[in-house]
Amino acid sequence: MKDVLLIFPHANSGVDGTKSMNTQDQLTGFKQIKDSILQRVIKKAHFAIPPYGLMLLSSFHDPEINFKICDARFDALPYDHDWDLIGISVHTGAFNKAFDIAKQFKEKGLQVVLGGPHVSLFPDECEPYADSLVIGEAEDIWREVLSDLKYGVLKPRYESDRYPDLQLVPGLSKSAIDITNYFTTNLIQTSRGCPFLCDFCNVSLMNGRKIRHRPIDEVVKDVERQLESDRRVFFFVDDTINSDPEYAQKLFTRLIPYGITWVGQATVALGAQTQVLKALSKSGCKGLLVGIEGLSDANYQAHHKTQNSANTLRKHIKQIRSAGICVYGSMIYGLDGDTLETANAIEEFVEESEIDIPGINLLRPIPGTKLFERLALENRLLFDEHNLAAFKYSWAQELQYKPRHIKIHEFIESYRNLTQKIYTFENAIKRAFNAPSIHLAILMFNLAYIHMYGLSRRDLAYQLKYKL
Ligand code: B12
Ligand code: SF4
Repeated sequence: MKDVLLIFPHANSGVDGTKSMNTQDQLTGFKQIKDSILQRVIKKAHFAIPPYGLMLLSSFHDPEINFKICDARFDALPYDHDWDLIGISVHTGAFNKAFDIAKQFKEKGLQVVLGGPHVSLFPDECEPYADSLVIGEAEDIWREVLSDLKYGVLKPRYESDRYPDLQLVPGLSKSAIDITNYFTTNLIQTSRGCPFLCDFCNVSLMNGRKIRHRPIDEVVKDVERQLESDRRVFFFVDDTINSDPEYAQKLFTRLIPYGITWVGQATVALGAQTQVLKALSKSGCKGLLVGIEGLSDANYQAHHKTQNSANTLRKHIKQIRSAGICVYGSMIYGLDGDTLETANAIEEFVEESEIDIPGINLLRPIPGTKLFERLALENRLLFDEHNLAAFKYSWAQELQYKPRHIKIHEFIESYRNLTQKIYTFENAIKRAFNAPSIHLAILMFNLAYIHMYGLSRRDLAYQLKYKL
């Protein structure tokens, strides 16, 4: 029997951290206690879902392999066991943590394999820290890795020359995690690949532009199986659940009899896909994160988000909400077409469209994206482009580039003002009351954001004063 430990490292910042990036050490007394309690509550109630990629790897059943997942957000790293293989998921923005963990296990003489988005995008940077790399999606390769492990001959690199057929995705096993740690463990991905090319995202680079689906029967079986061990809400982790309307309509119509409640992510165009919207709503969809990003077509052109149209945004959001589905509107202030006036336009839009959870993000130049390359060329990055570790996940807590039309200090002040106005107790209560469904969840989310955007304001003020 081989013992394989799969590790999801804990990021210091971003949604895993929900703590100040700069002033944490300076907090004392009541503020320190309050922040640490809220940090714990938010982690559990809000974002704590298990690492789906690692759960999939642990679902490749093999009678000679025993899988354990260590989610470092909750579990201590088990250095005292003699593991046959350590697998670590590496994300850009938190790779230093992953490399540190790899080093410590390698010093004990254990074998380490690295995989995940950062390995797929920057394999050469990861190579020194691992015995083996798995580059790209792993479904084609993982059985080979496990078989090589049994024969004691791991290869330095595993990479498939094509994107895997999603028939290979196994039904999700939950035996390698502690399901009580999480808000829910019901995760499903129905499709991979994105035909769009938004310049701040690297999904089409990692998963290709052609959409690949899991067979509908398999997804339905997966839902049935997951319901046996956990009856909580489902999270469909697809980037865009409506990217293939025909598939979405068929799938969610099949899921109607199961009576599940679910949340996911979609493009705003869903508002115009009447039949798909109906199927989603009837199958139990209660909330969707919708990528609004900017409010003008000029911005959509500048950032290649051409699937959105400023004209129809409000109408489509209204249609989605009328179907009983809450909208988490993910927006970005600081896009290339934005001026200081944009802050007012965003505030007005949030009010008028009645989106249930507004996400007001800073543009994030993730290494590997077209945006990162362009900002580096235009000399607009506020961190060293050759030092990937300087890019950190952040909860809108750090400005990482120079906006095109707005001076940095004016932009930071304007962003801080905007979030101060949008995230108030009064607004939280109003949004929860007006929400088309799941009122309590909407209240909790909005309350959590009061705290989290408060952290953002604190850290941005610190950055402005001491780091710029
Ligand atoms: C759902 C999701 C979330 C959820 C849940 C994450 C979770 N706990 O699973 C939430 C909302 C919490 C979230 C948060 C964030 N996310 Co997110 N998220 C996604 C999304 C849409 C799906 C993730 C997923 O489940 N994919 C499906 C699984 C099967 O893919 P996978 O994890 O990559 O795993 C496969 C391979 O990579 C490989 N693999 C992965 N790990 C390992 C390890 C080993 C040992 C091996 C062999 C193989 C292997 O095998 C798997 C099977 O093929 C992706 C986009 C995407 N299409 O993947 C973004 C994505 C992962 N997120 C991203 C980002 C930036 C974030 C945040 C920083 C956002 C923020 N502002 O804070 C945080 C960071 C949190 C964190 N510490 O990771 C980026 C990461 C970019 C990068 N280069 O690292 C992505 C790729 C989206 C993008 N814009 O490019 N996210
Ligand atoms: S942001 Fe969404 S729609 Fe745009 S490329 Fe990424 S996954 Fe596709």
